[in-house]
Amino acid sequence: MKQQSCRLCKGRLQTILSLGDMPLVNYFPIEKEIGQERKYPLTLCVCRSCSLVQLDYIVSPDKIFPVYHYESGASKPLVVHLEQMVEGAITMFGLKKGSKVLDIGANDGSSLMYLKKKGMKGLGVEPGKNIVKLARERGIQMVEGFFTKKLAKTIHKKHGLFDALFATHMLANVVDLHDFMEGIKLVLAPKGVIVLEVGDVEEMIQKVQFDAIYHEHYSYFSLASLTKLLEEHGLKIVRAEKNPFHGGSIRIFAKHDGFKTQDSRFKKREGRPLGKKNYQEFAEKVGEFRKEFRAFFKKNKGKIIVGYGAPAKAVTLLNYCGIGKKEIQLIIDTTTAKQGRVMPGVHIPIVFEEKLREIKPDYCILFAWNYKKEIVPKLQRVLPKTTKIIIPHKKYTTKR
Ligand code: DWN
Ligand code: ZN
Repeated sequence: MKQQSCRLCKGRLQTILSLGDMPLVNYFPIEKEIGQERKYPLTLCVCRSCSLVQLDYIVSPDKIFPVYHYESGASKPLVVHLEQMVEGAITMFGLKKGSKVLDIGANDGSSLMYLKKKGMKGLGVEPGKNIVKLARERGIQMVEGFFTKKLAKTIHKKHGLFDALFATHMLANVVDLHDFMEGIKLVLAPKGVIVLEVGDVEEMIQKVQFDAIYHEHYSYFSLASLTKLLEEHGLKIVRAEKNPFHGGSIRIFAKHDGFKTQDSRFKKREGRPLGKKNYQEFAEKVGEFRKEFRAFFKKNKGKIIVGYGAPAKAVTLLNYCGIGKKEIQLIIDTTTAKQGRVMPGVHIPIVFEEKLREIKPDYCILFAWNYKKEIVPKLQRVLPKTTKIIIPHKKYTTKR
C-alpha cells in the first residue's frame, strides 16, 4: 500500500526515481509459475524533513519473506565478512565464551555458526521458513518470525537479556522501525552492544547503484538517519565505520544511552548530506545506464551473452532495463535454492556453476558485481580467453 508519509518522522515524501512496476526480487519462479509473478510500483523517495530515503509503496513483508531464496552461505565472501564482523565485536566489546548473542535476520545461520565455534550462545530470528529449516539443520537455535516488540517480549521471557545483538543488512527490510527499536531495547543487556550493518545510501546514490532498490528494501540509510532513529529510542551509537561491502555499507556499534562515544573520530553527520541536486543527477544517470545497457545488446545481437550471479539486484537491473532471455541465454549462480528456477519478471534460466565449463560465451555480465574481486579471477580461469567480462556500474570490459 502507498505510504503517505515518512516512516521515521511522518514528514512529507519527495519522489527521487520511479522504476515502474517490478516483481519481488527474492522469489525465483519455477517453470510453471512463469508469468504469474505479481508486480508492484517501485518508487524511491526522500523525506523532506529527516532525509530518510525510502520507498513510498509498501509490499507487506508477509508477501516477501516466508519463502525467500537468498542464502548467505551461498556467497563465501559474505561468510568471511560476517566472521570478521563478529571478530571485531569480540575484540572491541569483550564478547567471550558463554556470551549470549541474538542474530536478527539470521538467514541460514552463517554468523551464528561462527559464534557457536567461539563458544557463544546464539539465537537466530528469521521469517523465511525455508532458510530457518537450513539453519536448524546446521544445529542453530532459531525463532521463526519477524523481530517485533511483541516477539522481543516472548524472547526476553524465554531467554532473558543478550550481551550482543547483530542485525546485518536487514534493517532495510523492517517496515515499522520504531517498533523494531523498542524490541531491541527490551532484549539488550544493560552493558550490551548492538552491531548493525546497513547499505550506505550515499554510496548507492553517488555510484548510481540503482539495482539495490527493491521492494524488500523499504529504507536506505545514511549515518545521520541511523543516528536519528537510534537516539529517538535511547540508544547511542558509540562507534561508526564504513566499509565497501555490498557496494558500500555503514557498520555501527550502539549501546543503551549513557555510554561514552568510544570513537573520537565519530561524527554525527557524514560529509555534506545528500541534496536535491544529488538525487536529480542520480535519476538522470540511471536513465543513461538503461540506454547504454540496452544499446550494448542491440550492438551485440546474435552474440552469446550469459550472466554470472543471480542476486536480488540483478532482478531490478534486468526488469528496469527490459532485458531478458532473448538477450541473455542463462545466468550462473551458486545458490542451491535458485537452481532450476528463472529470474523473476524476465525468466532467464538459472544454472549451476558447472555450466561455465561447457559454454563459450562472447560476453559474461557479472550481476554479482559486489564480489568482483573474488569472482573475476574464477571466471578468467574457467571461461575461454575470448570471453569479455562486463561489470555493471564500472562500464568497463576487462581486456583478456
Ligand atoms: O539486503 C540484501 C542484500 C544485502 O543481499 C538481501 N535483502 C538480499 C541480498 O541481495 P543480493 O541477492 O543482491 O545479495 P548478494 O550477496 O550480492 O547475492 C550474490 C549472488 O551471487 C547470490 O545469489 C550468490 C551468487 N554468487 C555466486 O553465484 N558465486 C556469489 C558468489 C560470491 C559466487 O562466487
Ligand atoms: Zn522523515
